[in-house]
Amino acid sequence: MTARTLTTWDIRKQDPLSIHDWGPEIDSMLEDPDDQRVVFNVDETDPRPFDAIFLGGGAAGRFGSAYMRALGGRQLIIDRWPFLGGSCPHNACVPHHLFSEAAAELMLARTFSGQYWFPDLEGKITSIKEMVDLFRAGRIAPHAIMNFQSKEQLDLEYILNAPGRIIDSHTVEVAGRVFHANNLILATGARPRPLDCPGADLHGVYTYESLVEDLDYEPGDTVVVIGGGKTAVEYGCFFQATGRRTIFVVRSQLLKLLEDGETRDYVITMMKEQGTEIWEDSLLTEVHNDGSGKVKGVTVSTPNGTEYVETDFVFHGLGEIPNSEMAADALGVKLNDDGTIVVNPQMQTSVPNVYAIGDLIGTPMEMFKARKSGMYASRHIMGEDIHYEFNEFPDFLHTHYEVSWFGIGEEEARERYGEVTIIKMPPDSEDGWEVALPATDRMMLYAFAKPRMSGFQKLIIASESRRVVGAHHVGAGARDAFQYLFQLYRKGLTIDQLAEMDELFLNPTHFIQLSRLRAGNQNLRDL
Ligand code: FAD
Ligand code: KPC
Repeated sequence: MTARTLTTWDIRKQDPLSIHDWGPEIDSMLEDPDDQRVVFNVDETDPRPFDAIFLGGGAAGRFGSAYMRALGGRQLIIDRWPFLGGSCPHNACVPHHLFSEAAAELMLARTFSGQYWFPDLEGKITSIKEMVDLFRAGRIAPHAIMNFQSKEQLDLEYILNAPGRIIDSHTVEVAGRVFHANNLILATGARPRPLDCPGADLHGVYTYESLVEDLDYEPGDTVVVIGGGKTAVEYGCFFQATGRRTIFVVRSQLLKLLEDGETRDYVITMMKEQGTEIWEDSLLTEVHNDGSGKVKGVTVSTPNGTEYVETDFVFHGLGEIPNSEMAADALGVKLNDDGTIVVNPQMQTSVPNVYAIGDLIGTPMEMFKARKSGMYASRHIMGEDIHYEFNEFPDFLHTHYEVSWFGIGEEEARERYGEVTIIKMPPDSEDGWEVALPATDRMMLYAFAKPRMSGFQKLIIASESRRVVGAHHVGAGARDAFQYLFQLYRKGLTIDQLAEMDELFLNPTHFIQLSRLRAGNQNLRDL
């Protein structure tokens, strides 16, 4: 292996780069192995010490940095990638949303294939690789915005395209230079958990990370997806929507994280009605080699015996493991059993002056927690008395639909509160799901032509206090409402307050108008 020849690209010694200037530079540093520039954006005329070095400039490190800077502090981000923003725009959330949008569009197109203005998709498989290539070609745009915004608008200092090495709790080495700070904030994120079975390294076995980096062929007509959580389901539904036979192999149950039984039932039934095969209590035992290093099939152990599936494309989403090894080795920070770093509600690790934020500190591995934990670490360093715990939060995932929820499911609500009131669409009736409500944008064609596919929603109210204790939605467009509604729920949102709100009819969640139909009752009744 040839040694890496690093050159420093001091971007403070030239005119500011526009967003459009950044694009080709980032592209070159990412794609051209000979482009070994280290992006250097440090104000060497500033005599102040750094209040913190952020090791990692993903969502956690970037938001922590922005907050520290806004509070008057001085920060330095060090990131091994040539852009800020981390895995979300590079290989995680952003491709997931592109693929999930494709899944929703394809479900619509296939449902109405040959009708109205829809082309005939009968028997047609659409390209997976085209969508992956579309993402790869476009992902530079958000990267460029992040680098521009961070320097020109947020006044952040950063060094990019070189890994940092922790020397001690105040010191990091990067590209041959050593930087000191009063505090060190670890923000190195997480990586996909590897698949542990023979053949796991064959060409044709992908994670969310390797899919967007390495896919170099069009997968055949059968896909095997390993895992039953968000990533597996989100990518698997996209693969299925392209028209391929898609088999989920799940060690226990699919989507256990959906706690409301009826919501989960709707979600999984709709996945199955799209043609998805779900093999639960099953284990992938081997990925087979076609003799040239490529996948030709898999063996799966199921409750009904061993099955062989011919396929050239295996995707696994088995969760993530934290990038905590360097911090553990160099600093001895205390780890949880799963390798995540132990922090207190101030984001402090077991080592003085060392903080940890983002995916590195464990679940929920979501953007809100990454960004907020960064913000809270900075506020603490800057002298504020803060406390951040993330026990309860709104959540979402994609199947072919968007699924949003917060609070508890009906089963737990009945256990906890005894009397609960359920407000839902479609209503309980002998027609089951075969009714044209809920209906709203993106669901109108289903509502009129395939009512059972128009979604499902449920509001759970503790009858005595009249407070909302859970909300669940399957459809499209409700996620945004859920992130705000959750704040009201935390403050004790009641059915009466919902009845007072102003709906923008036809609205994705029908909760306001449905609540108004019942709020006049002293003794609440289901709807
Ligand atoms: P990262 O963004 O991973 O940042 C870590 C940074 O550390 C990287 O930039 C890396 O280059 C850098 N680094 C690591 N080691 C070093 C080193 N030694 N030196 C220098 N730099 C280093 N969340 C949502 O809220 N919504 C979604 O829709 C969503 N979709 C997702 C889809 C998928 C497939 C996955 C896997 C995750 C998704 N997430 C989503 C979760 C979200 O992506 C993460 O929670 C978030 O990106 C974590 O941010 P972070 O800053 O902790 O880590
Ligand atoms: C699409 C987009 O906003 C880029 S991904 C966000 C990265 S960061 O702002 O650092 O959380």
